[in-house]
Amino acid sequence: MKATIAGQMLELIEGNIVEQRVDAVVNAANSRLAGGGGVDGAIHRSGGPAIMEETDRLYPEGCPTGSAVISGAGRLPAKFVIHAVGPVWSGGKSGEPELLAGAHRRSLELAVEHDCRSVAFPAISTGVYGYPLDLAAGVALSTVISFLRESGRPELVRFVLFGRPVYEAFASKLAEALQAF
Ligand code: AR6
Repeated sequence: MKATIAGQMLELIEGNIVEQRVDAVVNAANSRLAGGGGVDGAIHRSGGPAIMEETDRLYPEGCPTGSAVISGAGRLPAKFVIHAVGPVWSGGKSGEPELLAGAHRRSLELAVEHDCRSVAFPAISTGVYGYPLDLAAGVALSTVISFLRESGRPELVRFVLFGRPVYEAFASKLAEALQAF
């Protein structure tokens, strides 16, 4: 599914983030930048040890929840990995939507600061961190749409969704968001 937002492309695909030929791929990291399973495991396995060597050196304190930091992409086809830290879901009253929005917004700011024309996001927080899929899709898409409208960059934001149910949740939220505008 594709949509044009303020002249830029917003795309949803079902697929694997490590295969994306984009300027930056976003990782669903933890605040210690310690690696783990899911997207994080896949990115470090495919990209090789250079990525963690760099994050250990540049960000020894890690990254706060709701924000993001950037590194090179090792052997991945991308130029950069943006390590975004989404919140752990704990019922929705602990600032989860603001933190999830912040992780997306900071990722996009870093992409633009590094002249990235294309960025691929996974469904941050919807795996191990347990954020309900429909709610996370709504926050992720509305944050990206607002950013594209405000800054007119990057040229392409692609959500790479792992499995049909995740894709369907994002597709129905995007259809709703487009109707609302
Ligand atoms: N490409 C795209 N999406 C994927 C891939 C992949 N290769 N693999 C999994 N997903 P998760 P979180 C989907 O758990 O919830 C890690 O241990 C997955 O199906 O990767 O933010 C970190 O170190 C789900 O829809 O991230 C943190 O400790 C989505 O990506 C913690 O997990 C996010 O699932 C972060 O948890």
